[in-house]
Amino acid sequence: MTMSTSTLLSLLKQQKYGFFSGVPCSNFADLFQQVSLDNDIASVPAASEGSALSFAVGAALAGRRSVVALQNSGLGNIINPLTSLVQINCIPTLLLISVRGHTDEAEDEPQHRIMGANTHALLDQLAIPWSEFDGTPQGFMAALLKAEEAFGRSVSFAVLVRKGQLSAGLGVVGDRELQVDGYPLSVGSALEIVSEALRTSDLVVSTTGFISRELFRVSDRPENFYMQGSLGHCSAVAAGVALAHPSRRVVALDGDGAVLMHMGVLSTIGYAAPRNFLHIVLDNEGYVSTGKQESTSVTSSLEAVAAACGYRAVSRCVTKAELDDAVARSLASEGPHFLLCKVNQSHSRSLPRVTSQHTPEENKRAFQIAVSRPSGGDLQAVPAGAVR
Ligand SMILES: Cc1ncc(C[n+]2csc(CCOP(=O)(O)OP(=O)(O)O)c2C)c(N)n1
Ligand SMILES: [Mg+2]
Repeated sequence: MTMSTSTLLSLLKQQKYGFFSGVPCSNFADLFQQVSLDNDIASVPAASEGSALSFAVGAALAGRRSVVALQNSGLGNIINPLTSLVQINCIPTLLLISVRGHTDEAEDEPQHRIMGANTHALLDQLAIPWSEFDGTPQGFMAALLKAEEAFGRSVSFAVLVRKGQLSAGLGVVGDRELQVDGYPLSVGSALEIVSEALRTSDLVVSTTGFISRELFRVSDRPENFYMQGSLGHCSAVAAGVALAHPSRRVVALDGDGAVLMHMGVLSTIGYAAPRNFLHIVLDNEGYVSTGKQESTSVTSSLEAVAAACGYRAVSRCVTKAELDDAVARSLASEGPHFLLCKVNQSHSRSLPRVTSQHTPEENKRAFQIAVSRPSGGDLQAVPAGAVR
């Protein structure tokens, strides 16, 4: 059964919900876009599920009934504020949790396997009552009435949503989308430019979603570690490799949504200053892998943040020539480098899944073997004392 996101929104408003925050999942269809256009419900797109819940708590303190939408992969990000803020202070919130990797469904991507099997048990363990949405307006209303009862006891409530249960209305193309689509480079073309500049021995760690899938399409090699899941942690993994293996050049291929989710890592990288590290952010101003929901990168200069955090050199590119030049310069001098590349939201029509060829464990093993292969002293090419 499928219900439209506009029906979901009207039922929420009928039950007096006045504030919305969250981090997208493809199962939410156009919910984030719809809610941002709705004048009756205040909303904010959060960088992480933990801050979404905290915004909701703030709104609740100010008298608004709040709903937070998250994928079950984000449960880990909310457990701290859920237990030590929401539950301790008895500030009930409605959680709309999309369940990826549900055990009743055909197998999902590997990163969802463990959370898919444990979402219900985790909520039980945390004493959060929940109900599975059945895809009908009556079913959603029944869940909201159960939430009402829980709220009466100052307890939060979770409604679990599954793939295909929510449908999008007619797409509205806003000014923002038109602007993003005006950027000349796509993720695929940017990755072609980066791949051409790399040596065989250079190591690459790519972020979850379409960026890893594009890298796999453009240039699959054992020196690539494709992250699937762990949104926001790609640069820390890549910097960990770089710090542990200072003689190899390491590139993190990151997304704007991912960087925003755990932006504190930029400060750690600036502090640790791995000289063999290049951090590339493909900034399409959205969560494109989950349905092009807006991210907040449009009003942030991530490269300015990286500079302020102590990266040795930062640049911002829009055109092919700018990216060519910035990649060549970064690879020829001491890092850590940060390179922000504005990209549009288009992707190759058939984007293969990494798992069509490599299980995560096979990818890890191949990468470890590639890391341990002698590289021929790559960093001798770095000019001594190269500066900003
Ligand atoms: C903790 C967590 N929350 C949400 C998701 C769902 N998710 C997967 S990919 C993605 C979009 C990431 O956006 P960005 O890094 O900008 O990459 P893009 O898809 O735009 O290329 C999201 C929200 C997730 N995997 N993990
Ligand atoms: Mg993005």
